[in-house]
Amino acid sequence: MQKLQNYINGELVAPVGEQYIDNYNPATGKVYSLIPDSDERDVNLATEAAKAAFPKWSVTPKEERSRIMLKVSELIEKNLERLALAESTDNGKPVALARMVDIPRAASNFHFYATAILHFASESHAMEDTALNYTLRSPVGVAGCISPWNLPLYLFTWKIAPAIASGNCVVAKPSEITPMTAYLLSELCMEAGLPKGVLNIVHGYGHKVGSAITKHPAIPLISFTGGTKTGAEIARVAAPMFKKLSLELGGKNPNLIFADCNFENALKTTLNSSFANQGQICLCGSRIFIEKSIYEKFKSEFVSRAKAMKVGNPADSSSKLGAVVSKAHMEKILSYIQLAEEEGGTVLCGGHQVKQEGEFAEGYYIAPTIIEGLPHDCRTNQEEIFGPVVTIAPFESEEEVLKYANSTQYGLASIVWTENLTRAHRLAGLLHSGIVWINCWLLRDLRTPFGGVKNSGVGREGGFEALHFFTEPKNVCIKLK
Ligand code: TXE
Repeated sequence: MQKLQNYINGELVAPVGEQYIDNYNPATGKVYSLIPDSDERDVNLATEAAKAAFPKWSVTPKEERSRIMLKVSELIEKNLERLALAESTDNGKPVALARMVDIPRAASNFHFYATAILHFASESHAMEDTALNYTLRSPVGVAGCISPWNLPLYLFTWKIAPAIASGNCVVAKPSEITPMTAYLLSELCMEAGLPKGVLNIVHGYGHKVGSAITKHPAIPLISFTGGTKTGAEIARVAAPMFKKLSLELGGKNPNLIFADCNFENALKTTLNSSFANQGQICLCGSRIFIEKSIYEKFKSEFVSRAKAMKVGNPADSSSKLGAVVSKAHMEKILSYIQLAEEEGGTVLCGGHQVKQEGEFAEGYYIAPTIIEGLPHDCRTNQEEIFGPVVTIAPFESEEEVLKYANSTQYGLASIVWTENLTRAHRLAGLLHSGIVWINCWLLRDLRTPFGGVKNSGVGREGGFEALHFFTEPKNVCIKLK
């Protein structure tokens, strides 16, 4: 069975403790590879390698850093098919989705920051003829990057690329649930000629590897994407050490669908924003509020199209939904469906596991599930489920739906469907979220600030925001006379 290895100081190495964790294929429920069960000792080695590489990498001309990163991007593109298959096998997502979204986006992340760094300038502030201030922006040193399982290579590279583009060296940890493409990335970085120690990838559990990164005194900056509880734990450890923190956490995103929307576009996109990646995207819209006059029509179309979505083998191009990521996660999602029923909800479609045949019989499949009849403040409508489960509810006024939309502890994204321009802009200002999509979903320009408010996180990724995060500003003031 394939044994993955850590990538430390430019080499693939076994974990110091020589222990491994089973890696499951969610589509079959079978173990198919082994992941290093690394610990503090491996993180220490990785951090030493990153520290040693930093003085040289931080002064390597940005044109050279850019050139190597462009090479990594090209290699990701060249290996698209292999990476897409690996992502699908590791995560359970349809291979078509990995081919269309995850892997091209990982290549774009490297490409985007390889070029962004060439245009990254710092500010100056002239005090007329008295003095001149200018801001130096220097890389911080060793950056800790911790990423989740839902968009494995996509989110892993979204952190690593700006970190190394701006001259930092990195100790990174992918999710132990989906380590494969991070491992393949280490091979591609070697092929691209990334100098040793610039990127180090340590595999293993969050409570061992993630926690060792978070508390390591030589890692002054942590960029994390994952669950809100984990984010709080990281902040608890890192804040008293005064580390720079970027936390991209959970969401419970509302869809506000008004009667004057473009009905077909709203319907089609809402199916996607509900069930893409089996609902395991922090940006998925899981609370769907529909204006009363179109509620019944929307509901019946939405339910009938959701019922028609095929759930099955992720490698089969007709599967719209693959497997959810793990058995534990499947059980968590099913327990939320049970909770919804206990809270008085009616399951309009789905609500159960989907049993497959043959080699897929032990896989983790859940039918797209739509629930109605729940108040906006019940647990089902307040807590992140992170699966193919959405609730629908009618509303009568803009004021009412705004109250529902803003009623959770989360504030990542909101989706508004209306052809009324004034209302769209008004709501965009009033919704408590870091991102508002109007008449679309998941349309992304990598230059825009990305992140959430309230318990959805702290800080922003994307564009120059990330380059600001991964550099430390220093003001220099020169007296002119
Ligand atoms: O995330 P975790 P999990 C949500 C979603 C999901 C829940 C838990 O609701 O059901 O979070 O998922 C590492 N110190 N999201 O358990 O645990 C861990 O190894 C440092 C939302 O997978 O937050 C992994 O690499 N690191 C989400 C990463 O943190 C620790 C995406 C994320 O894992 C750690 C995924 C610790 N103490 C889940 N404990 C989104 N918003 O995109 C764990 N980790």
